[in-house]
Amino acid sequence: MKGEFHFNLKRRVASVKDSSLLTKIPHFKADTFIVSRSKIRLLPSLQTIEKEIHMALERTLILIKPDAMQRRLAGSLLSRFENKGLKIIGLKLLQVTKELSAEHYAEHVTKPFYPLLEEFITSGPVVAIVAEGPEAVSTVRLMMGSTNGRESAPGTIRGDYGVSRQMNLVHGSDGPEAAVREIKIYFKPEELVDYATSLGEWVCADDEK
Ligand code: IDP
Ligand code: MG
Repeated sequence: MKGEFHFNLKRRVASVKDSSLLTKIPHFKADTFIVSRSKIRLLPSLQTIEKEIHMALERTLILIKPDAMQRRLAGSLLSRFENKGLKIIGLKLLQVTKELSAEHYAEHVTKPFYPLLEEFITSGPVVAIVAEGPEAVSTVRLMMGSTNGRESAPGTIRGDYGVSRQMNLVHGSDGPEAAVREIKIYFKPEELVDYATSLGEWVCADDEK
């Protein structure tokens, strides 16, 4: 079935090469249509498309850092991500070791501030979260604000809760590739839970998923 359709996952558009195929697809009259996940479910042979679209949703790693844990802000911060409409598919409390810190912050280990960063991130427990949603990586980065809390816009997490460059409450993957790498560091595949939410249909439209 896959070869008979052309997918543009970014635009969530599928076009059918052979228009006679359209008769097999109820509800679709034009030769290009917006893929609706609910309609695709009606047709088992199109479930490959659903899988591809599902995979177009991004996952990102969030850490609630030791300063936020000490300040008992974990619940408030998790609520912000839930309220935004992101789906929590991984969640755990853990203590970051020096080894884990070096693996996570591999790009920073040679920087002058790394010893302080290591001391900070290993100083107490963190909550690790995997959040899923359309463009989840950049969405979370926007919600976090810039690195230094003093320079972060009000309304962002760092802008609302912090005045520090180092103690800036949250980590969020800075790109889709970093997200894949970081999720693997903190979570085994079986620790991520794939589930549907009944309100999912009301969080964003089919052509954004
Ligand atoms: P980001 O968390 O906004 O992506 P990065 O530049 O990747 O910021 O730095 C990773 C973390 O290292 C920061 O979140 C912060 O906790 C810490 N950090 C960054 N720059 C400095 C610094 O100049 N001094 C001390 N700590 C820093
Ligand atoms: Mg970073």
